Amino acid sequence: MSKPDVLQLGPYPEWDMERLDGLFTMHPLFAVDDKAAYLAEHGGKIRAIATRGELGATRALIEALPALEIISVYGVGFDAVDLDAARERGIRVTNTPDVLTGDVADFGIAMMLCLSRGMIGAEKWARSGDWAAHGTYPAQRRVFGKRAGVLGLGRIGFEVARRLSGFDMEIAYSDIGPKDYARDWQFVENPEELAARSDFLFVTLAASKATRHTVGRRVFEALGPEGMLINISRASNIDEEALLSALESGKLGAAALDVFENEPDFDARFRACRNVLLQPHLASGTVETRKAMGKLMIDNLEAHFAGVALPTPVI
Ligand code: 8YV
Repeated sequence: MSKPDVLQLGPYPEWDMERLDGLFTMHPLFAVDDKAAYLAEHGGKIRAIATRGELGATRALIEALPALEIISVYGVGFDAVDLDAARERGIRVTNTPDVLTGDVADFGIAMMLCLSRGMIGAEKWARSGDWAAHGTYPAQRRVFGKRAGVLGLGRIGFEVARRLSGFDMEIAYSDIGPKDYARDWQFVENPEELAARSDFLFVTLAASKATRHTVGRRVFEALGPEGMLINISRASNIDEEALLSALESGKLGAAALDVFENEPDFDARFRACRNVLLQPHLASGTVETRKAMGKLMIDNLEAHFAGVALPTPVI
């Protein structure tokens, strides 16, 4: 029997490609210059899309693939998939939840510590010889015992908050309602109020059309000139223009960002800000987690074509 044809929207590590190539005929659209011509030639036989959290399975793409049955996302966030377009055609969508939760939470905590304690500048100070030439590096900001807010207490937000409790922090969170599994933490109705009572505000919202620009000017001003924003979710949850203005004017103290609009070609104004820590969408990027994500992404495709229950369906 011939192998199902799978359209690949982004690169995967070699360990995933071996299994993918064994099971499917892969079509690496991301590596093709003339995508329209490629789709015109191969689109008719494509039965699956393998994509990544940040790469769009748009309505236009879905419509260009008449034989499409399933979209498997390598990532927990599926906001880049047009779910309405998929639903209309009965196309299944899967993601890779749980396997990346711990690493993403670790990364948020690491960014908070790194930026607050000035570790990037301090490392350059030591490495460049400035320490020997100019003496002690300036004192930075404390983390433990401060107030933390977690916006979105899903799986990742919960793990962030659990880790923060180890830093003796006063923890509050916002979500659509109070969570019975979060009794030790204060529920706060809205993001502004949460920001006003936080020194560190973590954005861990699962992105959707409804969460677009949930965090904007009022939240940044409530967080204030001593406050820090940490975003390990999606750029769309934040009004990026308002964030840049708040950082540039000093109305917001600092921001640690793993996600941006137009990744990887993000707004160059961020590079000029001294009060930011910029990371290249790396929160889930450990070998352990990436292997687990790849396995789950492929397990979903394999299950679909074997006609058995999908391990982690979205729809
Ligand atoms: C990316 C992510 O998918 O899980 C998500 O939603 O954004 C990430 O894990 C990963 O970087 C692969 O693109």
